[in-house]
Amino acid sequence: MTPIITAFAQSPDRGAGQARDMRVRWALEEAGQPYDVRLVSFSEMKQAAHRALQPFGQIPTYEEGDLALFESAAIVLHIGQRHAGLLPDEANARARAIAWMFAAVSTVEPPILELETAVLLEGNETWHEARLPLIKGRIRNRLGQLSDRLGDAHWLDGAFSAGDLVMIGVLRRLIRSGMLEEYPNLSAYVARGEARPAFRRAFDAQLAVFTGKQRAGEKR
Ligand code: GTB
Repeated sequence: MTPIITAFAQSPDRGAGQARDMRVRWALEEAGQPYDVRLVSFSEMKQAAHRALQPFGQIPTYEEGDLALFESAAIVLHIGQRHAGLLPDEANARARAIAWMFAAVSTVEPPILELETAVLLEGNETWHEARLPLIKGRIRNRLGQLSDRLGDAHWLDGAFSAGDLVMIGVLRRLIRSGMLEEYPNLSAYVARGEARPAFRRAFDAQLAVFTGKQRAGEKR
């Protein structure tokens, strides 16, 4: 059964591939799995039908037969467990790849989200300018640690895995900030992920929504 994911009908990033459906699309492409996309507006996301799938009224969601899932990293994990191409077969290596997925969303992403919130929503607050260096310091702390661990390696733990996919998805949220360039090995790591054919296919598919090649109400 072909899974159906949801994505923004009008992504605020104008097709830059920053919204979290990108991670799910990329995972499905790495696994060689076809998928359909249901585009949802901001108001549809908050309605009961969508909230039955995603309690917080957000994208992405994933429906496959009787299974409905939310949380992008959980969806990527599910795809990795179902299909070859995202998680190592060897049990310990698989456990480490999953640990990197958790590290991406629970250790590296939170300060990056803080920065986005500060820039997008808190610009008029009296404390805004004073807060930015604090948040950027927290991000640099994590980037420095990640950069140390990655070193000269191509991927975080041997071969490319879902751990890299989610981590690169998180790091890409910093593209507009210019902070990634401070860590040449992390910039190169993100570029390596973006050069993967599966990434390109996923990116082009989400960009097609912005350029009007896929419209709301139309499946891919
Ligand atoms: N933890 C959840 C997951 O990983 O699935 C978080 C899901 C989430 O934050 N979804 C966002 C959403 O639906 C879209 S991805 N927001 C609408 C809402 O909450 O009302 C976050 C996002 C949005 C926009 C940009 N952008 O424009 O650059 C980047 C990322």
